[in-house]
Amino acid sequence: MIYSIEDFGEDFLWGVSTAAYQIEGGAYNNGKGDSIWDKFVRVKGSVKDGSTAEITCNHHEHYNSDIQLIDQLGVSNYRFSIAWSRILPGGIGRTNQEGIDFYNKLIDTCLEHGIRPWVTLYHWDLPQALEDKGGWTNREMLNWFEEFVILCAREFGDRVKDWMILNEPMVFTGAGYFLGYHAPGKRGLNNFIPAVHHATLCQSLGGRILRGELPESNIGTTFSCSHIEPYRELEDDILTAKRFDALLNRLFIEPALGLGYPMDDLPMSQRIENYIEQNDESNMAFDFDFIGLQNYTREVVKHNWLIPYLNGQIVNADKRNVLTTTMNWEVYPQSIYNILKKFGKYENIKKIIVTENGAAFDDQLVDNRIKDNNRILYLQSYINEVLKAKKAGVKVGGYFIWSLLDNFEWAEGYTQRFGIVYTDYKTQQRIIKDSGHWYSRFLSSAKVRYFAQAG
Ligand code: GCO
Repeated sequence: MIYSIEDFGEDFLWGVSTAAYQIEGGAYNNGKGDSIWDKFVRVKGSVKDGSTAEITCNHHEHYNSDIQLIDQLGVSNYRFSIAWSRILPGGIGRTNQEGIDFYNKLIDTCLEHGIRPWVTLYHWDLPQALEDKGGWTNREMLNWFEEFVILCAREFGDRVKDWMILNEPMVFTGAGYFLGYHAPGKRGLNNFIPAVHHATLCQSLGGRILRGELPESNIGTTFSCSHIEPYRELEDDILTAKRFDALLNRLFIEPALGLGYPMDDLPMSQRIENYIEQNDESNMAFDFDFIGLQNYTREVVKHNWLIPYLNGQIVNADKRNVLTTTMNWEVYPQSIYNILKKFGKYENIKKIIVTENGAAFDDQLVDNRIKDNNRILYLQSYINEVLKAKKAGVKVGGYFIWSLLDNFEWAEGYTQRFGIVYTDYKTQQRIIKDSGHWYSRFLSSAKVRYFAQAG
């Protein structure tokens, strides 16, 4: 099967994504304050290879050539995030002009190259000073977040039109405040539940603030989502799949759409009621201009009554004899189609943009070249599913690859390479992988050959 970029229509947006903490480095430079990730990575055992993101891709210094690289690839949309503690080192109060200047330069450089900047306000790097006061578990977050959003709107809103409020609230609350394997490393329902509610409120609050400050802007927020399937066609597994779907795919989008939390299908979320105050129900909703979906794989789940709250577990891909990436995520292109169809059914979603999709593979640098054919096949097959969803009537308007560069993959450190550009961490050299060349050719409207099976 063959498709070309024209099949997506002229107004379809193509981009690449990154996040501040994963690429910037300069963790202690130019007046930046500590974020929860700066602190978390110093705790022994928290990152697989014992690494930190103190330097990572040193994008903080190389932003200029990195933007040039995006231009060279022919990519016209760039999604990145703002490190809160770079512009407000203590989270609130004193601003750091050097940090603000950095983002001004980054935005200006994008615009000079004709690249549209897409800004994520919060991609997980909460200022540590705020975590010291409870972070997302503290309702004060609403005031802190308001201050941060207003500052971003006023400093950058004259040039940035496209905004995303949060990156994957399910992941930063789940991994950071429930399971503890991401910063700030907190665990348990007593941390998770208030964090969920405050993130939900900040998600819509951020939208309202931007709409007030910048009425012309295009406002979205992003969600991680995976198609979920029962392991066996047994009632217990089917019900487990329903619970996981409510937790992983519905918990944050439904309150934003005015539907409230999916408490019926996710009994553990009923505890949120303890934190709901007057007017919260209506304040959770916001009329977003677009919804950013981030999909990589599907999850297969089975019933397990030993697992607290969820009574179920994910059956890891390596137990299922399927094709995987080095993250041990199944390569399953149809997942993105199913997810787009699923979100496409919500009435109030005006537009969907795939704000992340991509794959980590074991890239080998040989003679200054990375032949990552597996990543090309992965991208081609997922993009084909996006096209199928679009043809089936889903209002999907864009697709961003995760990621521009190999970077610091959170608790996985540098063990995972997601880039379409290779990062040599020793020399900071960037080498465009074959997948980067492929994307570039695709964007320059060459016909691409589609292979049904990635691998
Ligand atoms: C996320 C984040 C990215 C990750 C990417 C690969 O989705 O977790 O947005 O920061 O690096 O998804 O895991």
